[in-house]
Amino acid sequence: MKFCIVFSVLIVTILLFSNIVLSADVEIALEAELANVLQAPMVIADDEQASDGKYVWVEGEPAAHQKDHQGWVEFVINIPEAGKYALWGRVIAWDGNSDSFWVTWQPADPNENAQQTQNKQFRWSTAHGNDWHWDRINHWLDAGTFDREWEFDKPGETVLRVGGREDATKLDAIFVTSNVGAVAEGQANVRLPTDKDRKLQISGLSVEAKGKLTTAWGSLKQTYR
Ligand SMILES: [Ca+2]
Ligand SMILES: [Ca+2]
Repeated sequence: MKFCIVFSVLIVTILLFSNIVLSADVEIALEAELANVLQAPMVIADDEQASDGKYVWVEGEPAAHQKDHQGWVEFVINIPEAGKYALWGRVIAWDGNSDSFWVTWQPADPNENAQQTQNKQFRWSTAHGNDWHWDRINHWLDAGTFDREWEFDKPGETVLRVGGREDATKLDAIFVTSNVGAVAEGQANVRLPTDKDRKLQISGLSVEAKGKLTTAWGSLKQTYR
């Protein structure tokens, strides 16, 4: 009898634990300035208020519009499991003239240069603010602005491109999450990259999901170094 109780408790514990692990959200924190590709006139700049003291932008004064639709950062992101994902960006957007990027995430999105096609599906209208703040990446359509989500049918390498749309819009960090239902940053568990995240991003070798799930990945393609 005693054995039965101990055994049952053990089984329940194992089931609970596996449920917690299986239901954990995938969360990946990235520094914008550690992007795999930095295309001019997007440049890295210093700001002690930014995560790790750096961010990326197409340099300019608000409302200057001299270098719109140019430059990008590209991230090779190894996602550990198929499914839906949302993105959050930590930004500064001074005003309505410096508050947007172009965003494509392949292979969920097509291999399309949104800066050339001006396809509104890929237009991200960032929340305004002179201090660093998180904003869920949306698409700004004629009908309004809607949170985006991306669906991948298998795990592995994906390529996220954030391209300049209006110069002077600043990007500090990106947060990837499988929690597509969260509309507030607290709900989504959004966080800045840690030293460990930065090491993972630089090595490109592994992705750690919440709940102690660790998966090793193949090395990045040399073309992205
Ligand atoms: Ca604007
Ligand atoms: Ca940063």
